[in-house]
Amino acid sequence: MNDSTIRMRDSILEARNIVRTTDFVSLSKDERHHIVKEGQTLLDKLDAVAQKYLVVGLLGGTGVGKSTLMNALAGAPISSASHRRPHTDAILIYRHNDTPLPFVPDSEIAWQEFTHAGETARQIILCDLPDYDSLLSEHRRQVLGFMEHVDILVWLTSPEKYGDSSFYEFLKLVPKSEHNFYFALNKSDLFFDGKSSEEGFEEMRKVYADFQEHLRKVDIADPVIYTISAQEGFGEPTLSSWNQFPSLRQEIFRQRVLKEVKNIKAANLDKEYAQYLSLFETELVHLETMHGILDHTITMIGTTGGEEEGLIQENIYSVMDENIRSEIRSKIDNISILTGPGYGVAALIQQWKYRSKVQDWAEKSLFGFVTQRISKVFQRRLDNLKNKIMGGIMRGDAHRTMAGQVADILKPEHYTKNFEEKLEQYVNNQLISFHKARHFLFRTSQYIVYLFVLFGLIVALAGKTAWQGLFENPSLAHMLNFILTAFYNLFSPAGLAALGSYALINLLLGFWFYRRYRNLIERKIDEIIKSFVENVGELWQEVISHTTATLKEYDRALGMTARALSELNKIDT
Ligand SMILES: Nc1nc2c(ncn2[C@@H]2O[C@H](COP(=O)(O)OP(=O)(O)OP(=O)(O)O)[C@@H](O)[C@H]2O)c(=O)[nH]1
Ligand SMILES: [Mg+2]
Repeated sequence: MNDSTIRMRDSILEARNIVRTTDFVSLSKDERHHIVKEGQTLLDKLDAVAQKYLVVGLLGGTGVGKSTLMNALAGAPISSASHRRPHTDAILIYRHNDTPLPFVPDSEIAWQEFTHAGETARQIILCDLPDYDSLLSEHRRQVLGFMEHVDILVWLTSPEKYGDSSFYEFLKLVPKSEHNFYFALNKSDLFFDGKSSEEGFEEMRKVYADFQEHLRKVDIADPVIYTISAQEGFGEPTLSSWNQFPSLRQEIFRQRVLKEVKNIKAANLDKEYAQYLSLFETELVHLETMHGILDHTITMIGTTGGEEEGLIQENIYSVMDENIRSEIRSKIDNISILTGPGYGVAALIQQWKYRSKVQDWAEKSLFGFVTQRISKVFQRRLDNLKNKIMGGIMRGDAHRTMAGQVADILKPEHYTKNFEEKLEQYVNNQLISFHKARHFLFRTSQYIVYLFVLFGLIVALAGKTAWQGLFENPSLAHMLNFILTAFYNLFSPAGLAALGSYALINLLLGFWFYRRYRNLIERKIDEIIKSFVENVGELWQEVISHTTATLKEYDRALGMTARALSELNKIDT
């Protein structure tokens, strides 16, 4: 079987394989069944065509090396000297064991066949034609008749015999238009026998030109002549540079391929094959259209995805009103990070606030309500995205089934399944992390300020003399004096006034720290809301990238089928 038959055969097998394993949108089950059956029919026809063989006729005088050339072509000793002709004008036919004789020679012709196992000549039938001396006799008509079965004729001669006039006389008798003629000057090794290679080449050139001239005289204007040594071609592993035996062999095999291509065409198999492949054309068009649409859709998701994310974020911000802030505030309120007067102020204010609102908040969680709302917004944006995708696909004229497949693989509800829980979990984690934080700086700053004020009170109470005494002579006695004086002065009118100022300063500081605490809480609320929005944004991004990846994967699968189908089309018979 030649290359194009093999390729056509493989392609049909591949086509059947694709049909069996792929879901085609444009082909019904029956149609697919039909394709498989058609494929088989085509394969059978192809097999029938592939049974055709090239018939090579060898013509030449006695002893020019016909048998040796046949052995060299077959790569095996298929013809031996023991193959004596029953009659000098009989035709010897050499065929492979598995190759049936594709023709029946005329009954008037004397012929004998020999089978062989030479693999290289499996599809080449070699016919050793009688010496033309005998052909010029009464059997000429029969032999010329036999030549109808012959595809190519190899005219073989040798340096000793190329000048024989009978060779050219017979050549004149054979109708040239019907055959491919090849001429071979065998035993060319004799040119180099006992001579230098220059002399050999010179001799060869001369004989070649002379042979050409002879051929021209019998109207073979442009003869193809091979200078060969069949003996070398059969026995030697490497050939001399001048030995054109490989070219001759290659040409014969090329002719066999051409003949098969011709057969395929003659049997109209090329057209049938093209028609067979056209069954996939519609599918291919659908696949290509869908590929274009998906490409476009994926780009669209890139831009729309960003816009939608913006919309979602705007929506969340609008939902996060003062009520939500209050709820977050109530959840992260932790006045234990305040100390002293600050804590007192905070406790009092809260006592007063809680009395009016605490019941409301205990009953329902506004935040749960918000996550529900946001989940709905998210779902709406998802639906919107899916609608845009599906809209684009429908407008792009995708096949119904393919559009359905895309709708199936895009399941937005997958993403919103645990969406609310995820959001609540996220917020709770944020709240817990605030509670866990130690707020070390804030706490320390309060202690320092309050201690400083207390220190100021004690110094004021002790008076200038006591603290100067302690400063100049820091002894235990002066220390005691300093403390006792302060204590003593506490109950004097000046001391009470100092105490009053101290209380007032502490109260003011308490308010001041309380305000700082409130600011801290508000900043935290902002932070929680912002990270919440970002978290929703990330979830959205996940949806976008997952959707894109899903579509790309689908596109890739379609692309593979499309490629496999267009590969089938590439075979050229
Ligand atoms: N030097 C040389 N001798 C060759 C070559 N090819 C064949 N011979 C020899 O030529 C002789 C005849 O070769 P065959 O192949 O039997 O020739 P043939 O044309 O089949 O002869 P018949 O069947 O008797 O007509 C043998 O002794 C071969 O060894 C070659 O390329 N070079
Ligand atoms: Mg022979």
